[in-house]
Amino acid sequence: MTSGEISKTFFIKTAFRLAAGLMASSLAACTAPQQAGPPSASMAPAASAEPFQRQAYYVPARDGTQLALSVYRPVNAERVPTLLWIRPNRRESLDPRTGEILPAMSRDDIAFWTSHGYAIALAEMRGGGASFGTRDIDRSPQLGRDGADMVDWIARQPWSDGTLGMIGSSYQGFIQYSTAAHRPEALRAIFPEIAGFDDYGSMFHPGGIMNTALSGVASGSMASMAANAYDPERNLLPAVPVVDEDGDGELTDEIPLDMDGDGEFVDEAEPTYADGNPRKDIYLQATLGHLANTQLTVSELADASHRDSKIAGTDYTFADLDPGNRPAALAGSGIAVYNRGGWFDYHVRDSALWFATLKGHTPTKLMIAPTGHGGFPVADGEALYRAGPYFELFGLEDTQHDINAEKLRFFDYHLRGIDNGFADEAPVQIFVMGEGWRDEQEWPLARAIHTRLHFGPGGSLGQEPGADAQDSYKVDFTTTSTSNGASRWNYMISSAETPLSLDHDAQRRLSYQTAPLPADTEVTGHPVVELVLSSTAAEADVFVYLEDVAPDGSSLLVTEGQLRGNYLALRAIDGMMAQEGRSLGVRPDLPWQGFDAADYVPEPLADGAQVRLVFDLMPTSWVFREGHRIRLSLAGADADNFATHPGLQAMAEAGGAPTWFVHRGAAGSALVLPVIPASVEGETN
Ligand SMILES: [Ca+2]
Ligand SMILES: [Ca+2]
Ligand SMILES: [Ca+2]
Repeated sequence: MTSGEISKTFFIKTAFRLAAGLMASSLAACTAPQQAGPPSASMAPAASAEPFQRQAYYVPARDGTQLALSVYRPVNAERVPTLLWIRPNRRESLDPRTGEILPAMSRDDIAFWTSHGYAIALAEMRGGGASFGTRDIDRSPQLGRDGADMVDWIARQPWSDGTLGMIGSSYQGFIQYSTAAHRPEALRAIFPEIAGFDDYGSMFHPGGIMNTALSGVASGSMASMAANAYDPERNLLPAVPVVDEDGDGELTDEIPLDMDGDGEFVDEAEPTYADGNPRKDIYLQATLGHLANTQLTVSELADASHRDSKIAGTDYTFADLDPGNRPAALAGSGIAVYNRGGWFDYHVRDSALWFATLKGHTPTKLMIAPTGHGGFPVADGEALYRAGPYFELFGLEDTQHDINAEKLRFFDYHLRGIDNGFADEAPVQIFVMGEGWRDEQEWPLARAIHTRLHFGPGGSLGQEPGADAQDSYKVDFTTTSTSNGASRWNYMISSAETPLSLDHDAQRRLSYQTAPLPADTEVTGHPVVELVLSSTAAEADVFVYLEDVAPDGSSLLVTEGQLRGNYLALRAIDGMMAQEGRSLGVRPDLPWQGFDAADYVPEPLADGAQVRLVFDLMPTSWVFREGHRIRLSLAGADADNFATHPGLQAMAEAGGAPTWFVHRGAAGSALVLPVIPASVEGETN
């Protein structure tokens, strides 16, 4: 089968799955849903223009905290399954200028789900939106308990058929894993996208190095959202109140006025309302609780540099917050877990870890698409969650509803017991960049041949080790992986116009590249670097980049990895699950350094000491074309995305830089690539 045929097969399959959904979706605008509801549902024509109805609730958590929930369900249907989407903020926004309610899920998508007989429940975590309460820390274990309480409450409602699924990406994916670990009885399936497993290693301190790009953006936006600030200029709107206290059918009047014009009402001495009516200040009281949230700021994260450091003055360590503590609780639950990742997402290794670790313990699936930290293209979704430039590069820009069709089949199977063949399909669906979608039976691929490419003389990279020698390289602290404003680490990849390339500062790196490839070469899996290094300085942070070099010399970034040299000893990856007495193995078995304070070796390169650093790059699936070269570039900094090593800060500020010595030869530095053998003509996977 040629790559074109594989790609076409996927689209035909997907288009077939889609037809019913799209038809229902377009019909829904003018008439009643025509698609099958649950067996008990009455599907009489709807009176309203929209095929769904909305109701807002406060749901009590076990400690009495009231959590905001808005439910959209099909009109005239009786008992339906529910998809719960819990968000850190804003289940819905309110435009105070018009009174319009803007749900976090597009109305097209709500129509899609309700027309297929599902209720959509949009919830706000404690400490956010119109929910009461305070988050004792972001990613608190409390949030999973709240999620389980919401699942239980929804399952008891007269409109619920007693089954639930969960959806959402990133933080909203975290809360799915966290909720599922409590095994609420009604929860049957979750669909977390671009979400974490080892958050210390993927977003806070990847490779043990403080990630400044992500932390800076995330903590600032979380704080302003929590205060329900109102600033239309920045498209910042408050969450929708749950209670219409004066019963006049309007919700805008439940939000206190911002009297001093700074965009916030929480700073006013006394609440003032536009209509002057007396109130119990329910919305204000809920919002005031958020001001005590513990935010993970850059400085607090920098102070908590090890995986077992206490964070932000709390008793929590990163190990407590990591969703990767939950697989043991999820195993055997029977809750189906569909993990969706993106090749250019900082969580892509996490998506792979979730799938491989849960496989064999509970039904699980893995899909990885060429996105950054974002979703598939949608008509009017959140701007931050766009698909990114690789969709266009690989001709995928028109796939906008595929992901809904896939979710529908997944939930139809697991929530409604519809035998749609879902369980017989391959558990892994990856987009092989340069080839197309492909089904696989496992991750990583068992047929991968781990091919060792040795660093050689003259910046070469090849299968034959050369004589023992060393290359010197002067670190440049201005080196950056940000390309046209975007990197894997700063969220901008999702809205970037062009794929990532490091050509702009290639001369500031040390590179090793292969000869032009004699044939197309597919690399699918987790590349590993073994770097044998000494330096004129005692400390080193190492950044490596795998690049595809075209015959004209231009290159694209394929994937990357990084490691702080202080964490040079390898530990068993099972230690990634910090909960004691639970021995469920973490898979795949990748190099892992532990990153606890006890794993940290001060000044490992002092006095010219030679170290061997072994670490994996983010997983990828990429076809290097015949005539292209595979290049590995090294740098000692990623200026726009990672903090400088504290032990090198003074040198960097004085304009100095270490010189590295990269050792090569049979026992020297190498890149190990998972190369996929070319399939025999006519063979399918
Ligand atoms: Ca009102
Ligand atoms: Ca009023
Ligand atoms: Ca104010």
